[in-house]
Amino acid sequence: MLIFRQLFDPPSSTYSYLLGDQAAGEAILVDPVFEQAARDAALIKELGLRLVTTVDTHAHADHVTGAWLLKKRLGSEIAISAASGAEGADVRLSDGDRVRFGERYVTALSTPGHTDGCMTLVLDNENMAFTGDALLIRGCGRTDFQQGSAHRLYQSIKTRIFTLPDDCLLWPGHDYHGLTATSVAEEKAYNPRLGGNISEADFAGYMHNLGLPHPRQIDVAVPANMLCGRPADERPVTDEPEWAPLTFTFAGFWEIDPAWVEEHAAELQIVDVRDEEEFTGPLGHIAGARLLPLAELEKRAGELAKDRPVVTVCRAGARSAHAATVLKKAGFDKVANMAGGMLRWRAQNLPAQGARD
Ligand SMILES: N[C@@H](CCC(=O)N[C@@H](CS)C(=O)NCC(=O)O)C(=O)O
Ligand SMILES: [Fe+2]
Repeated sequence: MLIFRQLFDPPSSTYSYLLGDQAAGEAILVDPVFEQAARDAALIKELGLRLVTTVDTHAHADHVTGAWLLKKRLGSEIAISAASGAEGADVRLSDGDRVRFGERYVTALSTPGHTDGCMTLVLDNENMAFTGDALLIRGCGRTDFQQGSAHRLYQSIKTRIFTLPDDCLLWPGHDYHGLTATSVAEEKAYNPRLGGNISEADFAGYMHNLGLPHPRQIDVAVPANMLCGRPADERPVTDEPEWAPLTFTFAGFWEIDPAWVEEHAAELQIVDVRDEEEFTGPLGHIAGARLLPLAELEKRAGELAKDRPVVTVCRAGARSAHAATVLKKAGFDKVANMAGGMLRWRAQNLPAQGARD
């Protein structure tokens, strides 16, 4: 079975796409975003997949690719077109090359025009294609910087994308209005820039008069993407907390194992967010835990020290996950949820005060 997820980066309106072969447990990620690497890695792990390759459809001008960071974290190979000129890729794609995951693959088609190195990735059965910034939903990539050419883009879309099956779903590199997907038939009929009978000259006239401001990130993004997302100064990437072996969840918070909490209890502020009857109830509580029920947490957060790590605890790990988010918002940097709560703590036979079986 194919696993498929569309992921979004709000600041740059970029879509990334996860494609996985469930039986083989292998996946590729199309157009990852640097700042979303922890989220993407969490999803890949939660779905039980191994990331074999990241594929960038082109050298982006508006965000930094997550390719290098994901390679560092997960060991994935970096793929991008040879024509992009980017350095540091493991796989330099040419027209017609396949990128495999398990028994499945995407074929890379050269679709230059937005940049010289743009590629559209077509799934093996041709029912999905990832168009990058060549074709957007009822739009297309701009052609006014980075080797852009309206004439080349027109030819790419007409001869390489509009020749795919009519019902092939198209998944773009961006959407600025919240639209998610389209199809070859729809864009052939309704794309206002080059659908229907619009000629190459009409299209060029449209594209030469778009008058868009340059992307905000262009001066940072282009040099970084020419190195596949490796920071030029090799500065350490510090978004991974170092105070404990934490796991990031796709739900958006950090988790820690009960056994680690038990071993390091003396260094931690353990905050139990259950109600008092539960704290003193049969499941018991962790020695030294401070009772701060979830309903009171926001107004009593000042009772906790900001410079010492906080671990939140509840019965099963749900309320404490919310508590971790509340504390993060209140300005606590070192916060983690204890995965599985007191139920897992007890299941692992860790000592609980006041526990009654
Ligand atoms: N406001 C956005 C602009 C992004 C932008 O220019 N996007 C490019 C793709 S890298 C594009 O082709 N946009 C087409 C359009 O807006 O119609 C930003 O600053 O990042
Ligand atoms: Fe782009």
